[in-house]
Amino acid sequence: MRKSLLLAALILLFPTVLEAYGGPSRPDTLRVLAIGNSFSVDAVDQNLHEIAAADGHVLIIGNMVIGGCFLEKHWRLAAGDSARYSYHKTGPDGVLVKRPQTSMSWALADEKWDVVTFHQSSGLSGQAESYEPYLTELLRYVKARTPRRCRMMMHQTWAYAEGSTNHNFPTYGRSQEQMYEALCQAYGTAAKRHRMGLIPSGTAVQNSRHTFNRENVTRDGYHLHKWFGRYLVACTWYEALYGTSVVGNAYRPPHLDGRRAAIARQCAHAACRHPFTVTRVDFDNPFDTSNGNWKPDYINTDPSKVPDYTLPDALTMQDGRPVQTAAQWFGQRRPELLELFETEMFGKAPGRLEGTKWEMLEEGPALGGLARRKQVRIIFPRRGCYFTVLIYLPAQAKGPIPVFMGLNFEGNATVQPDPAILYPDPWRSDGYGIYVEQPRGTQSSRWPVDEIVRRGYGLVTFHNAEIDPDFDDGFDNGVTPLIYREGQNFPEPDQWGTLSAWAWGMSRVLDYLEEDPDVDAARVAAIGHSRLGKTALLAAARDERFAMAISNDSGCGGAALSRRRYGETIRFITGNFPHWFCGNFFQYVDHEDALPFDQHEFLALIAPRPLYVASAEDDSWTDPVGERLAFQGAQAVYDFLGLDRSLTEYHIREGAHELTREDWLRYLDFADKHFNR
Ligand code: GTR
Repeated sequence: MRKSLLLAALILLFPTVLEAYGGPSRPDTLRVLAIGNSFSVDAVDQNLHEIAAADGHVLIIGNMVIGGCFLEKHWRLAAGDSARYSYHKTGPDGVLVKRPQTSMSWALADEKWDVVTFHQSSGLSGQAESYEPYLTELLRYVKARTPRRCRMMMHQTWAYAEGSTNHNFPTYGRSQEQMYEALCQAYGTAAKRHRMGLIPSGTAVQNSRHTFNRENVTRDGYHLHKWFGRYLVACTWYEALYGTSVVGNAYRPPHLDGRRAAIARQCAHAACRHPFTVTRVDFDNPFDTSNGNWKPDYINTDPSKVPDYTLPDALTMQDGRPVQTAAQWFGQRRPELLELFETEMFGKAPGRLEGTKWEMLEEGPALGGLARRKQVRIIFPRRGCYFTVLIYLPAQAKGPIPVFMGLNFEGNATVQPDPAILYPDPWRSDGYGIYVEQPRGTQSSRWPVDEIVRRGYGLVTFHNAEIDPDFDDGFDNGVTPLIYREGQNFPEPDQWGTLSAWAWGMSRVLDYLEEDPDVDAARVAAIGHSRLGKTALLAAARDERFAMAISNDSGCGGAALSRRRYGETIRFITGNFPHWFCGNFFQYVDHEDALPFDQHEFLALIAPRPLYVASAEDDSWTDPVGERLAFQGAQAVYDFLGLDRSLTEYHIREGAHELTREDWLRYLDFADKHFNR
């Protein structure tokens, strides 16, 4: 009794006595120490404190970090008392402070930890034999330095993305499923053997891969996406630590839309309930993961169910004034519309970056003497960013040649079975992280180079993913960060998304073509299929140096009207490809009528230049009727401007969503007409 009175008096007089033990704290304060590496940085350095706080908990988080550190090394460092860790500590106020050169013994003494967690480095995570005897030794070491009530937990790391360039992936046959299964085995065995709790992050990540979000959970194929992936795993930690469902928790990180945040919480919750098996969290998921199709009840493909809508009038200014002259169209209305498409849909791109260079990598004869091939590298002044352009020109032609410029989906080497086409360095610049070296020529049916050169044209192509990878990496990779100002780590709501970045890449290639004497830069047609058709339209809308635009099955966000809500809608396109558009576009999900424009006005931005729009009969996802209607709406602007009808052309062919030789033959005829061949 007297002793405790004395202690109480001491505490009152000397609050620092308490501070030495981590400061005065609320009774429900939980103290968690992670022993990890960059994967624990992804897991606990952000969001976790906030999620706990949203439910009224105070959480103190320690994180012992050495890049790539594995259990054996942790044990060696602990045994040798080496002060080699960076000790990250999130205090009760949520502020993270880093203390360099910290030893395990120091960190263990820093707080009266309630929980200590361990994980194996991701490369070894699926190899149970690599855990021991180090885990046993580490546990002994940690238990000797923590309160008896302290819980020990295993933190289950996650499998790599399909196509990940991580050098450990071959250990698992480059198979995500194999890696996931192996790590489930190994963590399960370890947790059982030592009677430890488990934080099933790996399963939460795997669950999320079976939702519409698919592979958009890592940012480089193994580290977590900065918003979605990290939040998902923090949710998993929260539920595993507190035993309370994270579903319904009110915290959501900036830049993460509500739908994705909800999916993350569902996936985390399901993982905590079933830590070693994938649960299909079919929450508002338009994608049927069992057969890879879109669920028919989620998309409207019934023409009778197209809602009533009113298209904005292309020839009325936003303030209601009618456009009366061509000069007013070009001087006022067109700039106004372009600005709206840039700020509300695609996001603004910078101009040419000062210091951009190009380098001729290779030149030579191709296609059995029919063509000449050039491969040019475009190098940006920052972040080691570059990409390679593949050019085919007719071998015989004299003088500057008109060309088609279009992005390709799978890499330059897939465009032709030409052994001289260079593969990019895997993965080339700053760890885009997902790369599959596709076999040569697999996309050649989309690129009839023989026909193109025979008709006297050149082809200029490059891989979209070399500009910006085509997955949601949190805008970490590719060119998007090139424009960030100091301290910025995500585009502003009106700054470029990936489609805008790709289109910007097309303009940078045009900069090069202006310097290439073999090419007539005044006769460059922007062409693209599907998402790359949207891109070609945007490139030409924005950059009037493109002399022609050809949209092949570009659909939603391209040539198809948004207000018809037929086939792909804004909800689905932003849900599946959140990286394609700028942040402002998300407000139009389910609010198509609030859009200040529709896609007929997008097509009208091409005027007075030749415009070709093509659809395919079986391609209901892209809404061929919506494409035709938008095309006709654009034609009305061409008419108003007094332009000849021959400048606009539309076709719908039989068959599926594809860019075929048949399509190309029509585009070549169209080019013949307008490029004076
Ligand atoms: C689809 C997407 C379309 C279209 C297409 C493609 O999955 O929903 O908007 O762009 O991909 O690019 O092939």
